Amino acid sequence: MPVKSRRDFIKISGVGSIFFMGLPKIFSGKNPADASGPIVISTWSHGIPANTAAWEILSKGGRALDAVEAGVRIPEADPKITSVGYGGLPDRDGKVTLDACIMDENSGCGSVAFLEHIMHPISVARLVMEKTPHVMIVGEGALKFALDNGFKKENLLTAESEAAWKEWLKTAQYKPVVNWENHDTIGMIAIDQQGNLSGACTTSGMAYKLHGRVGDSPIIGAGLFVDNEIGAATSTGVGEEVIRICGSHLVVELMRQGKSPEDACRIAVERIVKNQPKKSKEIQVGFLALNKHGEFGSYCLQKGFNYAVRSALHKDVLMDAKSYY
Ligand code: SD4
Repeated sequence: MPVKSRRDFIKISGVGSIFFMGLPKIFSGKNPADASGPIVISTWSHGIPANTAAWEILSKGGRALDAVEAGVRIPEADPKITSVGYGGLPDRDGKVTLDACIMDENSGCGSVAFLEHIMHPISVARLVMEKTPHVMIVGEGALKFALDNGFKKENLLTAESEAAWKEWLKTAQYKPVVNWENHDTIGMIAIDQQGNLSGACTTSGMAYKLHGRVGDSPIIGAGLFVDNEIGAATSTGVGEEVIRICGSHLVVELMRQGKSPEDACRIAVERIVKNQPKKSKEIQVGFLALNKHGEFGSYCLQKGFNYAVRSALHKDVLMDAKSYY
């Protein structure tokens, strides 16, 4: 399903959404009150169609784990999305290499990194979680594991992405783009009808990265973390900065200490600023968090990061994250 433009969706900012939606004031707490039912939230506008697929499962009482896997498979298979899966921009050697991880309500987790030729790395990550004693496998080993388990070897480099790479080669300047085409990694976190949390994160990583580079997205605790007692968090943007602060784990631990999802994300972003005052002005990092009560929030470095929400109260809603700068 093609990703629609931002204008095609309802777009609201921050906690003001509760008034926009005309809900009673009783919901005027930290966030819209989704506490009583399932909810799925995910990064960027490509989260809208991804959430729709996840909601199909959640709304029928399905498991959050199944929902997040099904959800992120949508952008993974969409050749028009150049930052995830098929159609992802390649590394500087012209290879599309993918990173993904998944985490369930029992602290089960699985991850693949530096994986080539497989359309759905998230499903390989789930298989690592469910069928092996390991958490993470990478590169050729991950490819062999996928092929041994029935995944198909495919060319993920589209003509468009190859042309963009050839254009880039003319100058070969490496500079991560802030708010790249208004979408980036997809990180998705959800609560199901049973009140259980799960999350998934998948990306083709930074365009024109060094061959072999792995970002935050497949790293449990950096790009994604789920604690079924507390909540879940995921991240997008320059993965190196997220790894340095174990970002998603930090956000969940801050929620454990009583912070709201938005405050927890803000404190994590502030830590990046403190560590890298100059660099933080030039890059994007965004966090997205959901607590056990269904409250959600986000915070990022630069304006422009948005996220998609789907619940009984929120249909195809795209929200702007607050930003440090
Ligand atoms: C990563 N967070 O690999 C991911 C996605 C990305 O610029 O490329 N962001 O760092």
